[in-house]
Amino acid sequence: MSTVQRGAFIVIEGLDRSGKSTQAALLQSRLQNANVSVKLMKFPDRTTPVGKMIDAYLRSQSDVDDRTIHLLFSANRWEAVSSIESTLAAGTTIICDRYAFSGVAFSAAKGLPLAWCRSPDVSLPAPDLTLFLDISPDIAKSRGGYGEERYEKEELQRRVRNIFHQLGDELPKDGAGRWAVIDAGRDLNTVSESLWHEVAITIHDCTKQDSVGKLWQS
Ligand code: Z5A
Ligand code: MG
Repeated sequence: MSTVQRGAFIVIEGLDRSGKSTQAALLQSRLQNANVSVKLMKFPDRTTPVGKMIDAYLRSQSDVDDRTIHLLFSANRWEAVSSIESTLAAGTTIICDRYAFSGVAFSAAKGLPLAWCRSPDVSLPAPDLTLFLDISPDIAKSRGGYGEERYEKEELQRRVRNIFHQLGDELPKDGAGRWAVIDAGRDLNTVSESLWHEVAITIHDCTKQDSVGKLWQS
């Protein structure tokens, strides 16, 4: 039997400018200071060949059919699966900035059927905890950099927010695979404390489990 306890798979989701990347970096340093082995991941991963196609699309440098871009976002996650699994098995916790929930929320908000949007991501590694940074599109808009990329339009962001909530409502609020809603409209430190509280519970619980679950499989 392995003596290494696996790492926790922690996903941060939320609307644009909700502070996901800021909070992911803060969480990484806080875990490192607590001597927890941790790796930061981000989707889309714009460094891979698939990621470069996504990057060109998001910057409006190329036009891609809605279904095709959706499948590319999903492929960009599938190409990272072996790395996610081996990292967790080696005992390293992953903080993942966006994941499959963003994939479904953005494509369904553009009008694609939700069930179709979900299917390519079924059976990806399931997060042990998803932290949903909830913010009103009005507050998000007032933050730096908003409006530079393709999806940063207020009406679309409202639809995306509703779909995120719908996806979160399907998940448990306690225990393995839970979804925690965090009010991200507050100041940086208050949001960071809320995240830390949720993460500490999950890291304590999930290292007792053997392997990571499969997303949307049942
Ligand atoms: N997308 C998709 O369609 N399908 C998929 O499968 C996936 C993604 C995975 C690019 O994603 C797009 O891809 C995205 C969804 C779509 N849509 N759009 N548009 P991305 O993750 O690469 O996007 P980004 O460029 O990193 O932006 P972001 O993630 O939306 O921002 P953020 O990470 O949430 O926020 P931040 O960079 O940490 O903070 C934004 C600003 O707010 C910054 O100036 C901070 O200093 C400030 N900030 C942060 N927290 C606070 C608080 N608490 N108070 C005040 N100010 C704050
Ligand atoms: Mg970000």
